[in-house]
Amino acid sequence: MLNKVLASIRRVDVIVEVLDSREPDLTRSKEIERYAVKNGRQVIIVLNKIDLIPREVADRWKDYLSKEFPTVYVSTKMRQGTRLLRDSIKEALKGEGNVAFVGYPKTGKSSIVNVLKGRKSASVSSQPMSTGFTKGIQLIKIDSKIYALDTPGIIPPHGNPFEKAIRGSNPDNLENPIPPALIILEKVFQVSPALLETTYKVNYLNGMQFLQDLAKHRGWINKEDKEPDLDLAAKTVIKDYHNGKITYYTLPPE
Ligand SMILES: Nc1nc2c(ncn2[C@@H]2O[C@H](COP(=O)(O)OP(=O)(O)O)[C@@H](O)[C@H]2O)c(=O)[nH]1
Ligand SMILES: [Mg+2]
Repeated sequence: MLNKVLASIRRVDVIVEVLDSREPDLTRSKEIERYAVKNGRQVIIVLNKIDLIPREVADRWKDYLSKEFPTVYVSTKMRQGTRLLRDSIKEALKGEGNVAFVGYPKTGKSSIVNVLKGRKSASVSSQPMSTGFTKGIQLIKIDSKIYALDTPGIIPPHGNPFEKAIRGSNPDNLENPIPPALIILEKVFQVSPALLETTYKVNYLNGMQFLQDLAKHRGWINKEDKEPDLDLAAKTVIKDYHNGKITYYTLPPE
């Protein structure tokens, strides 16, 4: 799967690496960035979902990441920053060319392409390629002379169980969704002590108790042992982190 990402990088002039602004470091792939740079491709970093973090935190991450690559922050949900992103892509491409959106699952690649393409586009396969396209690859028009690859470069999630969960592994494929869910819950609780209760109508004292009570509250009972289905509660927490129902933030290194 990584090979697919590398192939899409070779096909375009500009790479937009989409990060989740809550965990930019964990959703960043230095390997992908190095590959792009080595192959003479420009990289633009996008911090997405900034509606989920304080603005000062977004600014700090932007300053930090800008030391390496041009960085823009956006919220596709709130339609914030997308014009600046379009202008940055245009500038990097000097007005025309192709761009690939890459990133871990769930960072918002599809949402960004959807916002950028607006209403102007049907995808076009007939566009002549400046960079050696094979036939049959679909492009999406996102500006008068700018096209995006229609299949986002999905970086396969790897790392420890928490990193895998944050990097968008399907929770159903995690060996055990409970440990990463517990870390997410604790971070959410530290940043916004009331958020879990208002979101789920369940008290938070500690993570295990919370998963238990969430499962009971929703009537999720494990068929085998008739106990509250903690796995299902944990998967729900991970999914809700990705869809933005619950949130926290991290800070860049000093
Ligand atoms: N709060 C918030 N959620 C977003 C934003 N962009 C995307 N999402 C959510 O993040 C999830 C993954 O988005 P998607 O575009 O499918 O990500 P992809 O897997 O990278 O293509 C979806 O639940 C989106 O609704 C955003 O700017 N703010
Ligand atoms: Mg997608």
